[in-house]
Amino acid sequence: MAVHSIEQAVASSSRAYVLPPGFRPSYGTAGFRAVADLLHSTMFRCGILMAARALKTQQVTGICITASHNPAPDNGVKLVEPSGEMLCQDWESYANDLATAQTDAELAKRVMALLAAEGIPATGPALVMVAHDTRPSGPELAAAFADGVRCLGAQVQMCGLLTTPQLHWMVMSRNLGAPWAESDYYSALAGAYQRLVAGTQPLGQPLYMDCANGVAAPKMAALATALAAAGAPLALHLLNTGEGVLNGGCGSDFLQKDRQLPSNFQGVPPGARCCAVDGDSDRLMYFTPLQEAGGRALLFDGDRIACLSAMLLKDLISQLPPAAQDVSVGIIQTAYANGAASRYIRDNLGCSVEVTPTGVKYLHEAAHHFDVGVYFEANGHGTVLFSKTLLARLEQLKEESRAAFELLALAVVINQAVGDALSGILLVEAALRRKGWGLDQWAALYTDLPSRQLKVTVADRAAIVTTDAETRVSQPAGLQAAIDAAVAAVPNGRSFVRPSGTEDVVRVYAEAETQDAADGLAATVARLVHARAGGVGPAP
Ligand code: NG1
Ligand code: ZN
Repeated sequence: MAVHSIEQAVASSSRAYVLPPGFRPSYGTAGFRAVADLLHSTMFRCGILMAARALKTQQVTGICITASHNPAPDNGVKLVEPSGEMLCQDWESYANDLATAQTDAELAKRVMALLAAEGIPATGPALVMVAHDTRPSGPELAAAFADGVRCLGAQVQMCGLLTTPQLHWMVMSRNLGAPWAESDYYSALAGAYQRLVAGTQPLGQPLYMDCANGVAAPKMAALATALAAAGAPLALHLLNTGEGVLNGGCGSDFLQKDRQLPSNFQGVPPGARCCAVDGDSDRLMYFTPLQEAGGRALLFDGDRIACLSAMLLKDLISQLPPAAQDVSVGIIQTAYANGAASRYIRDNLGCSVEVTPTGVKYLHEAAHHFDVGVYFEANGHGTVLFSKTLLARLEQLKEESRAAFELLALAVVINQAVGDALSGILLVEAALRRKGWGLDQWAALYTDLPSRQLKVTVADRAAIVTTDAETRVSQPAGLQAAIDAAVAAVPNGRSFVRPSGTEDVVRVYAEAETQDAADGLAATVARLVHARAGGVGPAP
């Protein structure tokens, strides 16, 4: 397409997608998120952006339209690089530039500036894949996105309903020249799981899965069919499959924040193996109903999944031929990792630990520092990344070494593009089966320190600036000293605050020896934030 016709196409198509007055989208922890009604212009503009990214890289890019664990009326974007990872951070500023242009003409100018700055040819084949979660606003927003893609003369493939990690996997596989259809995803995962559990005993009890009333329900059912066909059936009870509200009283986020059993789990027997995912199925928590009254759950969060994964990896690596055992395994966490988990990893697993700011884009990047990088946020968002060099070494060893063959299977079971709850379930199930472990043994690795998370609403959350992987506040002045004093008054206390990248709030985290002390410390710190960082409404 000629340069002037692109400018015209953008300016004229943009008239149908007006930026709502006063709406100032900002690319956050995982992309743009807001109430769905506000997002049509953002979607259209992201379509232009991802078409430009496809033209620049000469590869397929993608978008998943989802607001993940947020409430059903929200929506958002997760933008997919050709590698299957999240949009490269260098391009986030372009995303903000386009999303915030105030007029059609300004948008067209900013698009032309992007194309010029990146040396992107005005014509060329380019393809963008689009998927959405079960939110009712998904198809309409996907159409707005597609209009943006077409402005640059690129093609759109509408993939309909998919989990976020499925779309990432499909983009990655397609660019690698590998089978990439949704059905290939199921058969790849199922076949690799079968290789990993061959010769081990099934766990004996079914897995009860909370699908958060979202996309995981039909997709897990399809995966279960593929597992049965591969000769490694998984006994499953799917609950919250769409009859209720998306993420409403259920799902991994509800479980993590409230530690209460999700809706419809009241009849599940105490001790049963249960798991929960979020609205777009990229977070995973295991849990079990506790015996005591009150419907409480014992959680097996992302930290504990990371420990189990690292144990499985270490076991397999120790079975490689001695000359091949020099494999670096790193665990990447954020400040939200429970202190007991970090101590367990340091003292018992002998893995390196790196701490990054919140957001899987940071963890994912750090995971590349190792032959195998295990990263999970405490909320269950994460995966295990294998370096290309290690995969090549394992390929050469797989005929002579069963462990190499199984490590390769593990690298297929675990989504190499992004954190994936469905593939995470297969990882956990395989690890437990191979150890012959029930939840009791997994729980016995360590005992979580009691913790509490709170949210504080402030006039401008950007007023809080953090350093040291978000563990300390540099602005407003004096807030960190006040937090330090509050922490010092609590035995084994730890607390930090940071502005959320997905909600208009400041998050407060506190940890201590007892639940009362953690609750008290979180409340004190929340009051400090409210008082010193422009709290809105009554003090917490
Ligand atoms: P924010 O809202 O920036 O805290 C939340 C999660 C992140 C990540 C993103 C994306 C916590 C404390 N924060 O980010 O870990 O998962 O959502 O979904 O869990
Ligand atoms: Zn999610």
